[in-house]
Amino acid sequence: EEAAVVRPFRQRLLVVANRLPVSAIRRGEDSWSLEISAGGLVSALLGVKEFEARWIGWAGVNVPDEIGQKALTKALAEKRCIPVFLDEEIVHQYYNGYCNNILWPLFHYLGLPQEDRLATTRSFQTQFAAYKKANQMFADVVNANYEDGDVICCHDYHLMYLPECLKKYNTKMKVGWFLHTPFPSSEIHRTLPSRSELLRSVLAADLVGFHTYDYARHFVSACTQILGLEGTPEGVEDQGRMTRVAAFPIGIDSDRFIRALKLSQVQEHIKELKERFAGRKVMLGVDRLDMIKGIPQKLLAFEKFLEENPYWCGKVVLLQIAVPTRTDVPEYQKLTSQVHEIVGRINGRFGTLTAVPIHHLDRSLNFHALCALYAVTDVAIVTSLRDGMNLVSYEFVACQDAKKGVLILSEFAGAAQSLGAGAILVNPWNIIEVAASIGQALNMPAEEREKRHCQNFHHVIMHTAQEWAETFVSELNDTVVEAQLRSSK
Ligand code: ADQ
Repeated sequence: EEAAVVRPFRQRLLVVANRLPVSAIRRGEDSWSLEISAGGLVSALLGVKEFEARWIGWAGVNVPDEIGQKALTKALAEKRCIPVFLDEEIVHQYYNGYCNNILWPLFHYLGLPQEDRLATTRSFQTQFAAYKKANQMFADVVNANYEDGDVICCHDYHLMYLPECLKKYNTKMKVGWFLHTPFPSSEIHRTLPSRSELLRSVLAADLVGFHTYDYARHFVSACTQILGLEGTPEGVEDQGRMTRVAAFPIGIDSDRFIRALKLSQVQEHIKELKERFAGRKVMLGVDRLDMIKGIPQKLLAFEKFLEENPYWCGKVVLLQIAVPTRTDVPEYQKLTSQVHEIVGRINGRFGTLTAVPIHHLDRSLNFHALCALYAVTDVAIVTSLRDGMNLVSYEFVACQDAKKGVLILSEFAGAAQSLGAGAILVNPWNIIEVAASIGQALNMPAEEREKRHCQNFHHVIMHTAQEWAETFVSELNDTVVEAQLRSSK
């Protein structure tokens, strides 16, 4: 007799982020082709086996017509993605404006843009209004797709207004919010004209997560100092309602990197790179081209190192891979030319007719090429001025089990809290210190390299993205259950 097929019930997880993990390209009036982007967040959430994940977000394209919207919605449904349609004006004011021009620099301690220092300027008000409107549009889509028992996980500074919008729809929704950037000192957050509204909205969530304990502490003190609420070791209390605030450090899918290194095409690539740079030590920087990554500071430190250590000229090469982002923002264009100018100067000063000390690439690399580069690197250098976590440092460590290279890591990256034991920690603003750390890394005895690498490798393989997602989601699930129990007593 055939046993009835019993499908195990899986709770649904709604992952809400500004961008969906797919890129959509329009092929015709009602046809789209989709490409899944294999980011860390995607593989992290695929690893959460007890939940069935659905994604809600913007597809990154403007689709003004109904036919196109319907067709895209249908195509995305097959990938378990649900689109939020944002028009060009909203994207300009909400995404380029409030998110990338105000919150991003502020949360990385770069302050507010000068013209917006006055809370009354029109552009600030317009951008904040667009931010709220966009968040409300996300909330509408979440609400339309919500089923009882779903767990909702909101991501990042783009969606700080979302928890409140969701709870207005339905107080029973289980809402978590996770910030991928630093949360700055409350003294920095205080300068934001919409400081209180954003804090209050985030507090509407049941669980609020950050990469490090420090960011969580900054958030709690912003709530106590700006809103006058009570901070407890568990979180923030407001009129008897508790919002749990905690640190959930993200990781990477380390197996994916370790497996890739075994592929013959990657091994082939590694061989080519080794031949190409034979006789020279390889230093590597991989960053999005963003002011928070401290790329000019890194280049200046490398210049200082070459200046003071002529022995190393011709014996070390720095490969700096900087993928351009937000190219329509003037500050980012300025940064690109500044980086090009410094690279040109250093190569002019220390290069020969046959070799230059810096190879700078302005583009993204595919996954296998990136793994090969990580594997042949002797010294990886991360000089972020501030960075929520910095996954590049994790990826480098995952690919170094054969070579046991050295990681130079900014103390202002969240990763300094987890990889600090094995890395050489530096203050990226101190060019002399960073230059000295390059010498220390290049000259480090094999025994010390091995010891430091093993500490970090152990951490990277034990604290993966999957584990991060599982912990956050299950804690969110439990937190709300407790809160409901308490209120029903
Ligand atoms: P990012 O600022 O993007 O992320 P990071 O954590 O280093 O910074 O992740 C970058 C990712 O992009 C890595 O997976 C890296 O491999 C990839 N990448 C970067 N440059 C590339 C290139 N040229 N070619 C190919 N791939 C490239 C934000 C926060 C971080 C936080 C993460 C996750 O700013 O602090 O760690 O989210 O929460």
